[in-house]
Amino acid sequence: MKGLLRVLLPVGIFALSLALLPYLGLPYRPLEVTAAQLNQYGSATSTSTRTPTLPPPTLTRTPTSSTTSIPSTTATPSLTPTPTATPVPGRVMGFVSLEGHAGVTRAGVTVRLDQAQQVVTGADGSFIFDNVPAGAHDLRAETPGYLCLQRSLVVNPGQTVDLGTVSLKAGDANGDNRVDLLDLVLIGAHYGENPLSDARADMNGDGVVNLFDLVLVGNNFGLSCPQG
Ligand SMILES: [Ca+2]
Ligand SMILES: [Ca+2]
Repeated sequence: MKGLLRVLLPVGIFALSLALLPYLGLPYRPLEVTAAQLNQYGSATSTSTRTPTLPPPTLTRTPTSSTTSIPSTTATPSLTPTPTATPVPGRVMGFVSLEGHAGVTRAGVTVRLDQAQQVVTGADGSFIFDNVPAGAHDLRAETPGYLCLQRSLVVNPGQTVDLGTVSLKAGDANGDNRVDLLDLVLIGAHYGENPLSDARADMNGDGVVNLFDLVLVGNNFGLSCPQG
């Protein structure tokens, strides 16, 4: 019984003091008990608010791009052959004249292209090569009594190359592709003949061997043309 009074008496005095404070002119101060104080006395009640400690957030990396497979660059071989354009052939044409020749005809001159195609000039000395492959070619014209003529030319696809008039130089009476003393000797041997015993000595084709034939040899004396 005494123990109970020991406990209730201070509590009653404390409560009475609180009730009388306003009447005694003393300010009323509510009891403030900290959590530490309560914990010290084993109180399970706390007025403080504990901020829960959150575990550190787990950083999750979000892929910024997705892996894209690179398409194979290996070309699939085509089984279909690519058609090749057929080159368009060209044409080569021209006229041949014979230096100092008195006759109107220029027929009978042989013209070759690359040693593969060959034509003979007509009465007007014209010649023409059709279906000439595009590229570089060599043309050669020759006839007895005259130095041959060679010409390099280029034919583009579908192009007509007109050489105009090409002239063969006279004076090669013996046909050895040069004009020299042997030709003079041959003409001299038949000089003045009419009719002719050797037509090779009649350089200008007028049916007589005379000074005009000697002049033609003299004009081209020393010239020659490539063998072919
Ligand atoms: Ca000669
Ligand atoms: Ca003559």
